[in-house]
Amino acid sequence: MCLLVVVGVLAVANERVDSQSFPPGFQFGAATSAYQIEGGWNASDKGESIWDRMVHSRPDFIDDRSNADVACDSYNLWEEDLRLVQEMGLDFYRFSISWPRLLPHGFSNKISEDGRRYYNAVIDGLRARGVAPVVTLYHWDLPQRLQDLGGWTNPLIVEWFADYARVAFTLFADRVSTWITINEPGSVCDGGYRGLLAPGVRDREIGALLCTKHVLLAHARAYRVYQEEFKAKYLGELSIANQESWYEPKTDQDMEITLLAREYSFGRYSHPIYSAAGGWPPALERYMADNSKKEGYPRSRLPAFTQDEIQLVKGSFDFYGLNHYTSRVVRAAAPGESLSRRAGVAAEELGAALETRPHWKTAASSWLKVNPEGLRNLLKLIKQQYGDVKILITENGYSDTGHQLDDHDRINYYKDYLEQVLLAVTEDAVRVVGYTAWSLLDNFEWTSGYTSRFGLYSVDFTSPMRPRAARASARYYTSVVRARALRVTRVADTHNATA
Ligand code: GBH
Repeated sequence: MCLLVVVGVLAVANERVDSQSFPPGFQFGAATSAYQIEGGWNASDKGESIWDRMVHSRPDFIDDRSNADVACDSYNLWEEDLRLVQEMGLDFYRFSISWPRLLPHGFSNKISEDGRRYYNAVIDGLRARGVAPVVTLYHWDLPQRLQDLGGWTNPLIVEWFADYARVAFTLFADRVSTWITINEPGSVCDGGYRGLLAPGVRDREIGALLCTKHVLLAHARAYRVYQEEFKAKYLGELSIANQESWYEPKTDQDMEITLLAREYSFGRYSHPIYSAAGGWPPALERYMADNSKKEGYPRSRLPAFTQDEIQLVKGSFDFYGLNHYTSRVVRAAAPGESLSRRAGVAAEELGAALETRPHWKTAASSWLKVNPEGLRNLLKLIKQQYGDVKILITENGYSDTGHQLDDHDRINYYKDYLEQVLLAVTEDAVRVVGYTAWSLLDNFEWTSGYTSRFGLYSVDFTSPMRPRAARASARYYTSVVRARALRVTRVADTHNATA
């Protein structure tokens, strides 16, 4: 009788614990990117990137007129970063290679000895600490030389990127088994070619869409290079990291514009890769063709794919890489309503207004509104649209102004978003295989400079030593990673009760 009761309690307790536990094999990590942390902008033979050019030639482009010439000085302090990664017990660390640090001229004829040495040190250092390196090839720091030749609007960049990828695979693929080709093609093209990020070109109508086609082809060529020349030997996995917000309709009447806004903002970068049919999302392709015609263009501004290109891009993934931060409510703009460039990529092209709900808390980044359920909805939508694909959340995180180490808002953000990941896994059977916190440490937040901070660890940018300090959120995340579960205290309670 007594035994039965104990068994019953155990079963209930276990169920409770299990429902808060991440599935076996679930991987936890944290991320950074080269330009945002490294500094050493002209160390050794490193080439100039489009961000170096931007911060030096147009300081007003950055809110606090700062730059990342030194940033976190991770070019020199990388061992310190690895110590933090190890301290948190992370399974992996996602960082990026600076293309112009490895290939100073952008082309693969000359490999920098110091660049090679630096990334080897980081990779070997991680492995020595039992942490898997997850390497991004392109996190926005294009060699300026290639920008001068047209950058992502020049179709030749597809092969230049494949050449660069081959160099990286040749040097590092024996020790790196997870690769991200391109971080946020949407930011690269719609940010870079609507004048919001480097190279700061304003050409939404043509430039951004040429870029869209070429980043997809470049990603796919790099994927095929790996498949054909490295996969059999190293068995690694590759994908691209798309930035996707959750978009929901404001009213029932706004469903159609919401679907189109999703396709324009994210489907443009995911449908060609993950859908069974490949190519552009059909509704968007029709819309862009009609619109271009109305505007007097002889052909669609959304550049057509050939059949070969569709096949090349289709299926060029081993998992789905997702960067997610925030949500929007979509409605059709009123006639004559003017929407600003900053109202989001879908505004000007589609006449879609992107709003937020008043009760969604705002982070230090004005665009970052907190709506944890958005992540679960998005994960479900990805599964619904593209099938039962493995999903790696490659970025998720929260910004504050960085003045305190006691960052309860960030802890709440992580707790609430991780809870939604768990629900997607347990309730909706979405195959999320890992989660990456953005970011390991405070860093250069692009046009926001150092005014908003995403770090689990703070960095004091006023000190030449760039000291790092753990925020409360670093301790919180560490406890989640240790327990492989949320609500760590409840796990402890259960053990005490049955002991
Ligand atoms: C990521 O970008 C980057 O990968 C990373 O480098 C960066 O530090 C981090 O996130 C934090 O910003 O108003 O709906 O049009 C996210 C970039 C910025 C892209 C906001 C979308 C406009 C949203 N996102 N942007 S919207």
